Amino acid sequence: MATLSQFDVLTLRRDFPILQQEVHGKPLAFLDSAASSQKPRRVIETLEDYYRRYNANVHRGVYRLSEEATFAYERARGKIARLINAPSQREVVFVRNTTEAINLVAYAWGGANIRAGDRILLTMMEHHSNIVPWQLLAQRTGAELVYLPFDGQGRLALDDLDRLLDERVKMVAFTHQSNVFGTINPVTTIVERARAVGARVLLDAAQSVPHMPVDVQALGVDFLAFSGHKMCGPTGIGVLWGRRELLNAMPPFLGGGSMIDLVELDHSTFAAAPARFEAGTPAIGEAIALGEAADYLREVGLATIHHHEQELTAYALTRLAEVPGLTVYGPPAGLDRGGAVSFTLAGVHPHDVAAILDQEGVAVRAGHHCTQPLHRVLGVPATTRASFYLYNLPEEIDRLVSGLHKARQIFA
Ligand code: 7TS
Repeated sequence: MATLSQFDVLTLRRDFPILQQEVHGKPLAFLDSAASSQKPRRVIETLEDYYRRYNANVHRGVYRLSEEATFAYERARGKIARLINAPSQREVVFVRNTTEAINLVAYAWGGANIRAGDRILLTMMEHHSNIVPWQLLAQRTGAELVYLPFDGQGRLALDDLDRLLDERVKMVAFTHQSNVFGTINPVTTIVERARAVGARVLLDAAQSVPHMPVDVQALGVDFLAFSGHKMCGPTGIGVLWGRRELLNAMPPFLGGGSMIDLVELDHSTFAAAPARFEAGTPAIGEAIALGEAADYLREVGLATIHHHEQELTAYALTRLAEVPGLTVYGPPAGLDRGGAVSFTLAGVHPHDVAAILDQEGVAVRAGHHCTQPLHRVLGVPATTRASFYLYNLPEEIDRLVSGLHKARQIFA
């Protein structure tokens, strides 16, 4: 497998204008890509090029600019289909983000398929965006939510599937990679178990599509949700992939222009997917720029990016073990461990840790990372999190570790 040398990463970093700056007089070490990644110049330029040269609404005009915009928008859909190995680009629905993708499925698929007494299986490590939409569905329908726990190392307790997974479960929705623990969950194992009871599977791929090869056909899931802004693309654009027959059997989520077949005064009929789920004017330039981001990631190579992040993570876990009073959550370095590392430092509030690191030019996130149920299990209200991407260097982890020593001294 190809690996990224120090030289390769230094070269890649030149693609990211934002990384060339100093913060508080120190070079920026950006360790918060799990929240939102930085953007390479060609993605920024693609967005600008759209607004400068061929901005026009899609799917409507017969004039040159609109045709060009429509062509680029639909070509971007094809690039996303290739990125995740979707059988057809008609299975790729552009939405705003992971949150909207999951809400779409919970509302449209859930409304048509979930009844009182049915169960939806989630896990205790989900982001709020893969909990709250299902709670809303459960409240509307009388369905019940059940949660798969995780063990002391932040891995899903698969033994508990026997207890939790039966014919009442109609949907299993879980994250591919935890945004807190970095755990990469065993998707195919869970899919197999879900299939055995006839349940559908939605995979929250917000933290996996940006960081590793993801193949929807190999994984065998029914729905996949991810965000553009975490994968070198713009904000305001994300993706729902779904099996075509499922999408076309689902009622609409939002009604309006572009999603219809015929509109009568008292009722309407609807277009097939993906148009059915893209009501109104979409984020055209953002979708086109997301296509460029997908090409960029494919050119660097997702397996290469994944390998680089696993090396950085292994290095970070070794270096962090040297810091007295530091507790790191999640699995040890290994194949099921991606590049998000959350920790607490005894006697120092996670927000203070992040503020001291900021003074050193090191950007990390502190808080519950939209995973309050997970943090309740850990027994801490918040953690500090460092997360890695293709442009990070081992020396940035060294600076993280020095900053943590400084935080200890300040609060000693
Ligand atoms: N699912 C997971 C696993 C996530 O990590 C996030 C965002 C989302 C869903 C929601 O994505 P959105 O684009 O719809 O907001 N995670 C984080 C994070 O860890 N810190 O900030 C956002």
